[in-house]
Amino acid sequence: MKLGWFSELNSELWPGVALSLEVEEVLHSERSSYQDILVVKTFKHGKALMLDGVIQCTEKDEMSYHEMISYLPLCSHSKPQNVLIVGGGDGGVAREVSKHPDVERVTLVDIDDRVIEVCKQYLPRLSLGLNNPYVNVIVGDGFEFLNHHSREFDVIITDSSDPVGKCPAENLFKHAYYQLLKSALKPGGIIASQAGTAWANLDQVCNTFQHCKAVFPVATYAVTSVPTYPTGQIGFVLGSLNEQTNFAEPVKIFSDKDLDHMSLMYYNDKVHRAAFALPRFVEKALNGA
Ligand code: AAT
Repeated sequence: MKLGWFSELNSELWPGVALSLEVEEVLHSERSSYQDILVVKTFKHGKALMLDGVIQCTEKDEMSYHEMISYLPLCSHSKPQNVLIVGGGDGGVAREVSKHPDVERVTLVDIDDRVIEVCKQYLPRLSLGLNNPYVNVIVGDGFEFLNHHSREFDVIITDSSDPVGKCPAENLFKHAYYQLLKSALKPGGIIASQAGTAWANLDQVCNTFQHCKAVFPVATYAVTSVPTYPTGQIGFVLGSLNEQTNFAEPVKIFSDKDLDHMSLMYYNDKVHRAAFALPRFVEKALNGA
């Protein structure tokens, strides 16, 4: 049975355009201390999680986002043993990071325990990433957490919601956050952060890139396609403390056999390189940032 359509309306981040998903059933709806949490069963995209009316993931295409935000930084590091995830309470990034053979420890810090619990209940294909014994899940603000950690992590992945007005993710898009990321990394460490789409938010992309570039000797921006995110595309900023890092050329290349074994559906070394090929208008905007 079809219940109606969910439309992702956000006049601040993607004015004048909205993606809609046909919904069969509302599985869960609540207001947590931080945000509105909604889980629906869609007609064609499996189950979907929305926070404050913004699509966070659908079962159909979440692998593109979760594999890319994980493997672009992990495969650019020669030995990513200790990984921090900020946000990512659904478990998708934790699931991917845990598959990397060099990773020994994963810490995940999400501000909202209700996102974690709701995803455990309704999105087990993602939240299985949180059940891994070497994933340590902490409920707290990522900004605050980083304030108390230095020279600890090889890779830090910020899988954060969008910076809309006064929201819990607001601080994760500021210059001060990038300084904290830098000091929480071990020498040679690498970061990747959700950075929005150039089609709808070129200014936001440039601001986030600027923060990254101001702090890291190597900084860049990469994109992937996620059909149920605004404009069908999302980008990440990547920063490295290792001056030799060339993000567009992975230092770790998995064979097809490895990728099958790890159940990767989107990422391979060719997709990795292609993620850094940017349209001219984006390249020009970033060069001016
Ligand atoms: N894996 C794709 C889903 C997300 S969810 C982003 C997570 O960031 C949410 O669980 C939210 O609770 C958490 N979060 C927000 N602010 C903070 C904070 N300050 N500290 C820690 N966790 C935080 C990303 C979706 C991207 C959507 C693109 N349009």
